[in-house]
Amino acid sequence: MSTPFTGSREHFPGIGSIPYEGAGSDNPLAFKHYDAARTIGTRTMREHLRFAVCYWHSFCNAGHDPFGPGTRAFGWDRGETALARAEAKLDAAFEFFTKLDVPYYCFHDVDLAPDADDIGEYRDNLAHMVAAAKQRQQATGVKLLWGTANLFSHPRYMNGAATNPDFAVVARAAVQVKAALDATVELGGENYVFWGGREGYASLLNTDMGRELEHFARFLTMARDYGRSIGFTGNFLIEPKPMEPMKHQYDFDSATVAGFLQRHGLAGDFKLNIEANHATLSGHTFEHDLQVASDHGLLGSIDANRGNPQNGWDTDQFPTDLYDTVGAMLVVLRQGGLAPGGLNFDAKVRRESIEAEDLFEAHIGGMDAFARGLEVAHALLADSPLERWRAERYASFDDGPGKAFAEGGLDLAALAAKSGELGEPQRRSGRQERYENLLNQYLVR
Ligand code: XLS
Ligand code: NI
Ligand code: NI
Repeated sequence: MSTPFTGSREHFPGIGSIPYEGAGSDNPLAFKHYDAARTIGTRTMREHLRFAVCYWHSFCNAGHDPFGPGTRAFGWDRGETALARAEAKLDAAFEFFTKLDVPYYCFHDVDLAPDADDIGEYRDNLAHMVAAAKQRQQATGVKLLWGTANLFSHPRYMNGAATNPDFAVVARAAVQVKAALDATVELGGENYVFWGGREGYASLLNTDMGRELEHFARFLTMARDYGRSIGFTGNFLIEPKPMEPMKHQYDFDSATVAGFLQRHGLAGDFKLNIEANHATLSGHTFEHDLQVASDHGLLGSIDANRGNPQNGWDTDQFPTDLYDTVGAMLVVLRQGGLAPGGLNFDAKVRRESIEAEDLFEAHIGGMDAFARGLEVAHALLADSPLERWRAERYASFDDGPGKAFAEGGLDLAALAAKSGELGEPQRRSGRQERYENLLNQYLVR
């Protein structure tokens, strides 16, 4: 366990490095399942899970909602200037990362540095904070999983950024994406994310959707070309979400984005960053959108959170549901891992959770939920009959005419003729209950 980083003052006094104490521990400030150095299969838990803390929810969001202001007082939000406050926040963040011992973090440009309407001032602020972050990264070994630009908060982006009907806004968005790409490369970021917050519409009556989507593809192509030209070798990631804040967002879900990337020749450089709560907003399960992305060879990274089944919006809660984490880790393990992506906690503590312990415990719970999901998913794949049962369901395609069909060796008339030879098919049970019982058996053992 590394030594916690502290800047000029300790921001989380009384909370030290979080130890692994095992499932028998009742210490709220200890891991019960996440044992970073423990090997599962061929990798350590740390290498499998590649956890990242997100800057915006954990260090920028004081808990405001549409009905009231923030409830949390941030001890680091003091200081004479915006840059001094940003540096104190950076120190608090790195103290938190090292006490939790996560390998990665993620940010938007304006989480890290103060925003400014003046382009020169915006760039100077970001450059200043990137230099400060680089120094903290070097001091601690914590790395940047991904960077991104916030193209949805400033009122200038109310009608969209890259898909705005006004060219001047599209150009202003390029200022931020260029600067955020520069920052990501400077900090050794392994991925770069586009979440199309306001890339969508509120009404089709005033929207030329086809034209906006062409602009979107053009903009992403330019960003890809610029990123590659400055030496960015990681994945560009699109984060699907169907709605909120817009009525309809263009990056609706995995299937929509996969089609868009393939149509515009971007699938070689772009992958998907799948967020649990966005998948459920689009009417899918988390596991479904992960599987669709993975089956297209496009699963790049994960925003690990959860929604609330009783209401429709993006509650961004910390992940605790073990069925979700087992399902997610089955997809990740079957595709051979997530690297260079990782598991970013795009999640916020509840508005009523106002103490430092709450922030630590939220992350501990999320990390434990994914560590347990990893253990169970690995055991299901390595020790249980799961893979054999699934393979047996499809055994009729492994040889003979079934194999010929799958490989394109039959035409429709030949396929129909085979039915004459095979006769009325025997009915076979799907055995869903057997699979569900197997999952529960491994979950509790
Ligand atoms: C919002 C998104 C956002 C992205 C990063 O719903 O999840 O936080 O992950 O811009
Ligand atoms: Ni979200
Ligand atoms: Ni997200």
